[in-house]
Amino acid sequence: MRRHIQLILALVATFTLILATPASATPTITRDASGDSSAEPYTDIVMAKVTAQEGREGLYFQMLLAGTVPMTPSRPGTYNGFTAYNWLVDTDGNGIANYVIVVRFCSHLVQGPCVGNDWHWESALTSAGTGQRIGDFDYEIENNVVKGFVAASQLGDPSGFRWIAATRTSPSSSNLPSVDIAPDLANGSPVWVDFPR
Ligand SMILES: [Ca+2]
Ligand SMILES: [Ca+2]
Repeated sequence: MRRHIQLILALVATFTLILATPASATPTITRDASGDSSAEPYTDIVMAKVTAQEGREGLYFQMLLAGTVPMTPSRPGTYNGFTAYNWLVDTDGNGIANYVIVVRFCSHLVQGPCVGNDWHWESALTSAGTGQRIGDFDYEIENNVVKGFVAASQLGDPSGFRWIAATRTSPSSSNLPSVDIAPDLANGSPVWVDFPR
């Protein structure tokens, strides 16, 4: 009888623990080597993560960099201080991004879809197929962390998706590669992180 009660108590304790778990869904995380960016430490991804609030619309895209992101990145060359934090999102699982979620320091002078000639930070939800800007979203840059807050409806309310984080120091129209990517390629092929909803 005593054993029976202990079992019931154990079950109650487990159930309580489940109920006490916060409503925040488990994030999907990828960790990345530091030192593998071909540009500055603030373009070197050490961790990237996507989190959802259960029962809410919000998706939180986050990147942790090896160095503090400057207010006004600057470097010599054609693309000046162009800096972009990208999350490529594949909503239909075919291995090709449907959307790119972007926080970037840019000017219309070097990138057509960037709004305004003055160099500035902005967010852009971009159609990966056309490169067109189809929306924007709230974002934050704090020291070495970049965050984007995107409504799931902006991505067509997918039941799940896959993502890859990448950083750039040139617009994609330059055909130059990303300076860092997380997860790294495996034998030249992209490795997607699954985000179930
Ligand atoms: Ca890295
Ligand atoms: Ca990497």
